[in-house]
Amino acid sequence: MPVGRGRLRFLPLLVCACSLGLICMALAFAPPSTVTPRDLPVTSSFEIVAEFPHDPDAYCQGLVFDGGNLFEGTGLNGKSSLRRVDLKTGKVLKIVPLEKRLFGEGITVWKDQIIQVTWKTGEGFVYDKESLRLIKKFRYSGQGWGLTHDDKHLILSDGSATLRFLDPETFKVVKRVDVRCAGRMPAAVNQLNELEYVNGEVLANIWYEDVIARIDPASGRVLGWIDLKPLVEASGRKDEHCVLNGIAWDATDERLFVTGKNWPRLYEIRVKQARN
Ligand SMILES: [Ca+2]
Repeated sequence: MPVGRGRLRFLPLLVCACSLGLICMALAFAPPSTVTPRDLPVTSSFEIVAEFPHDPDAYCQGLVFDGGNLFEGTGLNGKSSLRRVDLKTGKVLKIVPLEKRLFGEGITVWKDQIIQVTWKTGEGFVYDKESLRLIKKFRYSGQGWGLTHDDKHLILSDGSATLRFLDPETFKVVKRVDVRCAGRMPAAVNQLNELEYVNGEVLANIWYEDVIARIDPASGRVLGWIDLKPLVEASGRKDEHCVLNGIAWDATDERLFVTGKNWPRLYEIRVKQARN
């Protein structure tokens, strides 16, 4: 082996080491990332447009409005179900109970099907949207909390700050998005619960919070908060454990519905102009 070549074979490693050192130094002395006012979430208030009865025995974990029908997924072992509900009267038109060992969670309408997930059992169900007949079961990893979809994927929350995007045919995870709120200390937004995809944004309940987060599904950035504290206070809920949960969007008439776990009422609300 020629002498020169023996020395030169370490040159690429030396260059890499020097480059890495320079990058580390640059990072160490770089100014902290700045957050522009545009990045900061805005806060919106709301007004009540209409008020409807809601079954106070329904521990709402999933809410969807589709084709003039309100669908609700309820939780708790022994009380979990999928329901079709008459919006105006709150009357349960059809109910499919889950086995007692299952704790029902989010639901979403995908084409002519309704998909429902469960909390810790990793079992999901696909129903026919019209008859609520069970078509098939599927499995997924981790917990299931809220469920919605964009035009390509199911979007699943699990109580963490991460939204998982699932292939609606195979239920495999195709991507993950971490939800963060910009500010002086950008923070992960944990406890993401019931979801609803509305005009390119994911609206999310946050467990034990009286706000709905407006999330950019591409970046995970919280665009804003909808402050529903006055609604929570006026809801007639039994206690503080009956948290705000349940968001449904009527895409035809552009109506937004919200309710809570065991709330006696369900509301159509209009979100007002956001403010900083
Ligand atoms: Ca929903």
